Amino acid sequence: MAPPLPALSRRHLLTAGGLLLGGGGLLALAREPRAAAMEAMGAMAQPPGALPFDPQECLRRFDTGTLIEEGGRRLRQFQVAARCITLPLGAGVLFKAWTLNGRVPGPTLRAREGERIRVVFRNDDSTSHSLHFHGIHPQEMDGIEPVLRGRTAIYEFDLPRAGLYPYHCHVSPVVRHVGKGLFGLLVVDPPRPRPAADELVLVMGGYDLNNDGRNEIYAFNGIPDAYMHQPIRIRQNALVRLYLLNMTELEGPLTFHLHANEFRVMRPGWIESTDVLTLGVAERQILEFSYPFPGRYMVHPHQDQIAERGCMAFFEVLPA
Ligand SMILES: [Cu+2]
Repeated sequence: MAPPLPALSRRHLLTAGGLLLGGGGLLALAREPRAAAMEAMGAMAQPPGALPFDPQECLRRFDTGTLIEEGGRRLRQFQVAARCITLPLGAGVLFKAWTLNGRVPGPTLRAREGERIRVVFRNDDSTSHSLHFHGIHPQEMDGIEPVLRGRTAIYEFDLPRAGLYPYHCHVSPVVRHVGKGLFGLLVVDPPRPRPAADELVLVMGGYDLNNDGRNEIYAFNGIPDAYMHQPIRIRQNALVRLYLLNMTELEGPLTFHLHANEFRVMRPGWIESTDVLTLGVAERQILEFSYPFPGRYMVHPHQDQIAERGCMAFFEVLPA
């Protein structure tokens, strides 16, 4: 059973339509409370199959794109499109989500170390968006430039290192664009494949329904309690490999906890080279780095609401 929400109950969110106006994220509008309530009732009556995407697909599907040859060069091409959908978040709450390929999180892209990828990003939404990939690439592939409605952008770069790389929209306010669903994961496999396993993807996220700067609802893979209603199936003694990402804006660090069991964390070779470091109060580390490409690069806390209130800088990297 879903626990009550901390600040506002879901029922309260539904009935107090006036609270929702500032957000604009919900379809429940103050001027049409009755219509909104009826729409919400319709959502509650929907069976799980009526969700706009299947959470089980988010869990297990990897998009390996299409291998193409171009000018004697081989690359792996992906198609990603941004569009708006209405997401039933349970208890009658309808959220106007921004999605990549119609789901939250976006597709889990998968490639191999040493490959070159091309992501063809089409913006089918009415608002500007972009795709910013974590990892090493030239400035022009960094995805901070807004892609206008109806336009297509191409992000193309080499994958020098295996690992897990988040991607997300970087249009300001980033906290809103990410909070409305524009994020996903790129899995870069090592040259020698890892041992066979039951591979799963879980992305933690939050929803600020009324734009008050706080999340009211959270989810693994976009739909609250999806795997409470339809549990994740794994086999006894079978190796499970979990690709876990936290994309919850407006919060401090989150933890991930497994009941009645323990897990290993695959750190060697990954933690030695990372682009995000979690620091608790007064913790510290010495970092070393060099930039392989000239250009201008942002540096900011990945708490984007903090970054956008002044904690932001550029590195200007001049050509050698
Ligand atoms: Cu966006």
